[in-house]
Amino acid sequence: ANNVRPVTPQQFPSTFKFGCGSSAYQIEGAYATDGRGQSIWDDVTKKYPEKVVDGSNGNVACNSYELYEEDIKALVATGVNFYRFSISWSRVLPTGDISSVNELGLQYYDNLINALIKNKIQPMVTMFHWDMPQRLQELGGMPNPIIVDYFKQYAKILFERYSDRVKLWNTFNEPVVYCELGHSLLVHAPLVNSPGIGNYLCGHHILLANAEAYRMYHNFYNLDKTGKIAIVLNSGYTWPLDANNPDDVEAAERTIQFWLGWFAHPIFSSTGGYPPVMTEVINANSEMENRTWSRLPEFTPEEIIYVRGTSDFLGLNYYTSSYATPATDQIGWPNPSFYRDRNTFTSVNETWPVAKSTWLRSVPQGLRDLLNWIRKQYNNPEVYITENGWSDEGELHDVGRIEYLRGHLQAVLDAVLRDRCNVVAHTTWSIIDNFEWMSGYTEKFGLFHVDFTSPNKTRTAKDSVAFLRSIISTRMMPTN
Ligand code: GBH
Repeated sequence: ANNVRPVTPQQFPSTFKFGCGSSAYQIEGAYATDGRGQSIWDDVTKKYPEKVVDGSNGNVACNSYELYEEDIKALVATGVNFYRFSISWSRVLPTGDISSVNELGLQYYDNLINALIKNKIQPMVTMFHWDMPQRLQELGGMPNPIIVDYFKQYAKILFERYSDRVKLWNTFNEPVVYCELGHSLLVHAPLVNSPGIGNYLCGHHILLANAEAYRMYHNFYNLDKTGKIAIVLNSGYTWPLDANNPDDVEAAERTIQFWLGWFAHPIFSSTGGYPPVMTEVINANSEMENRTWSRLPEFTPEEIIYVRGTSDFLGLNYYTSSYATPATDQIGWPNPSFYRDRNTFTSVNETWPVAKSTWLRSVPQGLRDLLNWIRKQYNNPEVYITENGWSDEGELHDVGRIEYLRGHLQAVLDAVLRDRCNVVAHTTWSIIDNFEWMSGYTEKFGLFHVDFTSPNKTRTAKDSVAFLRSIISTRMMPTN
């Protein structure tokens, strides 16, 4: 009976919130304006333009630094309840350190926040969306434990300045992507070549820094208890390639534990610490490599307790899903590495619709299954879907995006109403076309088209805006 679709249309609860997202480096531009300092993305796109498919960068991007009011018009036209954007660390602290507070940078976010509130759009602020200040990278960046203290200093500045108006905070965006793609795979900035080692150090310090920021916020800044602060994790769901093969079942579970569990288990599980399967595998592999310590850093018993519970909700970025089976060879992976440790092959169903981004296929059922996995694994925590979206060529008649959103919003509705998953918000990525990291400007995720050739980067609504707007205002899925 659980799978029979009811005849009456079903509504999102009146408390359910809808938003759109963006991130600083992807939209702001103004890379050297008003004292902004350089970040690792300025550095990498400048030194290694060949890493970006069209050789582009975020120097100008959508120029949201000057045109943020145009972004707000787009948000108003979409009818969203909140806007998830990120603060550029090096815009407010050009060297990353408090010795260099940039008042003009702080004012920019004041203006943005105030204008949002004036338009009845709640600000949701991401403190770190991958743009590490270059000067802190030169100190070693995230793999250096001192970063925990630097992040805490930065967090304090943000809380002091904005916590009277900002009641929704995200500490880190997608730490697995930042640590793995940036410290192992040489895909993303900072292009640190330390597979199987630097990636885990990076993750360890993010977990500690998140805990510090969480506890500081609740001890000193959230005095009226109306605010929430959370980490944002991305994951797909992974099914066993052959559901009748116990090895595949185990491989699927291991794949999720290594990706989502790496950061979710220490924070959301009842026991804390890394997922047991990660600790066992990486400790055993480290021993086989004749190391006297594990490549996966160890939490002290005090740290396990200190880190556990340090997220008021789970921010979930969901894009796509896959199948898993145990790896049959490890030839393609550096030794050591995250992928050798995880030891699974993932694949997709070729019939799933594919976006302009080749990694992105539309699999709504994966979102529903993942939400249920989270419900069971972590005792039904509150979940905000902090990103979910589709890329194409940037066409205004964006039927692919509409179909993607239709399927995924229905999956959320089913998870909420039928499965009793505690999902309270959905965020479409992204409000406007923007700099899509190593894909440059070749893959467009926006609800609004941006004319990157025009001096005022004109924003134009795509068809998906009316579609989303109607869902938000009626709280109902369209029946046609
Ligand atoms: C999110 O990452 C980001 O938070 C956001 O900034 C971004 O714009 C959005 O997704 C859309 O990509 O080219 O095969 O190496 C989602 C996770 C990680 C998915 C990097 C794409 C590159 C795959 N992303 N990955 S590949």
